Amino acid sequence: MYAQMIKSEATQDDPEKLAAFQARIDAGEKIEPKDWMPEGYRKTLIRQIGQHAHSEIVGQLPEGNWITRAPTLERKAILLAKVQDEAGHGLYLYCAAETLGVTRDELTEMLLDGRMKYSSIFNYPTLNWADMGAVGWLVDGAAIMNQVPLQRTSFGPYSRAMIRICKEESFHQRQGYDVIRKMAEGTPEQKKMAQDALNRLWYPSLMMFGPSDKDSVHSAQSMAWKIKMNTNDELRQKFVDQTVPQAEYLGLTVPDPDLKWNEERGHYDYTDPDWSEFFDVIQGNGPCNTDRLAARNKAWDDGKWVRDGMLAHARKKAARKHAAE
Ligand code: BYC
Repeated sequence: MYAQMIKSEATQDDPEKLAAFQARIDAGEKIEPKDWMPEGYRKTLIRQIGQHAHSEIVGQLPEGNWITRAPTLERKAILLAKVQDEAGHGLYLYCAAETLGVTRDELTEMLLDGRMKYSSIFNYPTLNWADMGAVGWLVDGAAIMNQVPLQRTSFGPYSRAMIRICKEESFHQRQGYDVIRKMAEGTPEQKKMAQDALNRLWYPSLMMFGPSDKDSVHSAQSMAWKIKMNTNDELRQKFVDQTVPQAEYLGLTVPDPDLKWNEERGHYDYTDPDWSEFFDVIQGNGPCNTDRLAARNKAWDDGKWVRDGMLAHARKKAARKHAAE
């Protein structure tokens, strides 16, 4: 429906302007907020950047859950800093989306009433400390794989936000790997916890890259516009190829009996996630969808007095300035 809307709006754009716009993209130029852009380009960016921003904000919940229970003061400080970074990423991304003519409040309202999505991965629970390692290692690892190419995306504000985000994400991935390594090298019980976390989070991490290419509605147009730089399957394969040797180094087993190196392709052959589970999760039926949205709605409602107070203060200041002029 949304894709159809974008298509019909794109066809309404002036063909000459569209051709000139595409030529700029093909030449590797950055598109800036005040430049002419097709309505479909603007809407696709709002959808993708907004969804990405929401993922950063909702993504604080499964990890925030473990801050008070981190095993040492050092781990607590590191996790606190990481979760705080995710809030910052959300803010850079909301700012980038705002340059396209949508407000942060509008985006938030669309998240809260279910009109906008956030990454499927955050609808899975984090059950114990090993999950903090697996989230950093796998989830941030998948996020970087997706986001490094987005540093070259065609929309200037998005591309610049991604450069900063990627620097922090690589620290996040390393801290996760360090947590899981410590668990994998620990007591038999700790190693078992690390394996269990990998077993539960492997397929949800593969799902982060989106549906297989044949089911990806937006990829073709988004790649032509350089809003996306790679297909979902290309990035998923890169992630598998990078992560399997890391699991082997840790002495952990990727929960895929058919996983094997394919000499001819120069890649691992792997089993796809259960796509019916993926579509179920993004339609709101994952294990934690209700809790995540309830937590964000509560935060929004609880923060109303702060927003109202800030707005009243700004209005008063503007009125005083107006009276003095
Ligand atoms: N989850 O046509 P497709 C992070 C939807 S968080 C939910 O391939 P597209 C982090 C898709 O929206 C990582 N929905 O879509 C934070 C579409 O539905 P609609 C977030 C998904 O957009 C805290 C439909 O499926 N990263 O880094 O071309 C702590 C068809 O898909 C998902 C980003 O957002 C999903 N996984 O490609 C730690 C990166 N996948 O909208 C880490 C930027 C697909 O038509 N985003 N859908 O109703 C992208 O690169 C792309 O949007 C995607 C999907 C690759 C995710």
